[in-house]
Amino acid sequence: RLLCDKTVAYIGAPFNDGQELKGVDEGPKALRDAGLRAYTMKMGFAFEDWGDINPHAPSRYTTVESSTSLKGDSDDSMEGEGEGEAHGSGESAVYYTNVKNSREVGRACKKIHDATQHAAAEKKFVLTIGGDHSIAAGSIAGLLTERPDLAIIWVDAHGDCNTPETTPSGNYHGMPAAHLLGWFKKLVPGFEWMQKVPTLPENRIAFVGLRDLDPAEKDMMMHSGVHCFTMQDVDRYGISKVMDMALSKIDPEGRRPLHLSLDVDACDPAVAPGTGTKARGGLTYREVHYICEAMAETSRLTSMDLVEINPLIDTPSEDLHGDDPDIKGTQTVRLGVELIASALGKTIM
Ligand code: EXY
Ligand code: MN
Ligand code: MN
Ligand code: MN
Repeated sequence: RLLCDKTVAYIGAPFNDGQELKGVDEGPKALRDAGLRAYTMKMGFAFEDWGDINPHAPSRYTTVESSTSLKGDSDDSMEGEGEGEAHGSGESAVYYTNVKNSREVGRACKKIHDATQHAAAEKKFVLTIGGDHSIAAGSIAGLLTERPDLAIIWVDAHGDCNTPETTPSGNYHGMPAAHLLGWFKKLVPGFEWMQKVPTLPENRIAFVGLRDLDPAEKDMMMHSGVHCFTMQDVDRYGISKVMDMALSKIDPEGRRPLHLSLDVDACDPAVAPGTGTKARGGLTYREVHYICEAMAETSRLTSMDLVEINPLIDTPSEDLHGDDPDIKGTQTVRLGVELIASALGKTIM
């Protein structure tokens, strides 16, 4: 029994407000231009382009939840209203105020949430393309609403588990996992809608590829129920054993729908140079492909985020024998298309 249809719903999330560098918002367009549609269709999938989420335009996805949302929610009807006032005078007591661009990021994530929820309700394979990793707060929230038993493999050099109390940067892309896990003690302006989203249980997420954690973040992760597989684990056990262990932790009975949240900075910078927060000692070309192939082999992968591809700082792709001529684009963009293909079931033989 397949958990989703062979139809890809492509949701572009062109945001860069969760971090400091321009260019990551060009990811969705770059992947389209690289030939993703033709490539996935060649693999036997139907491809529906749901367009890009525009954080500044009214949502196309009007949902019951958004019409019944709490006062102060970042609904479209709220846009343009005096920020801060809607929440009354006690805002500072219940709100964090140090998340950069939180209203923009939160509002955008709500729209992504609505789109992924809608696509999941239609049984699509939900493919959300960033944008920085902030978008995962929206995509996973929407997916969890529709697929409550979802389990997640989060592939990243970073934990993305800071809270506004521990963040060294104020950048939301270092926090979305903590937010989904319910680790924030206060509200974040723009993210009020998150109160209505099911919290992700800690034992339902496994991180793979970790190597750049902040001290307090590391502490929280170690003392929580999340599952962590560092680059040292990849060295020690090999990627195949790591994937077996990670999947059996988050989905012991092998029955849950699975989500892959893939941050390209998990890859070694030599493999994926076009990304904003590079960390040495990352996944090889084959290791990151193996992750996607192993997810596809479960037959339960029903959604994926691909984030942090920054075409503006990418390097040209070298032409190698055996490359598929249908994929165009710079090195990291090209890698992105190849990884999506692997996650959809492309194999070497
Ligand atoms: N841990 C650092 C912070 O919170 O600012 C860096 C986070 C980078 C997050 C990238 C997207 O994975
Ligand atoms: Mn919704
Ligand atoms: Mn990340
Ligand atoms: Mn990262």
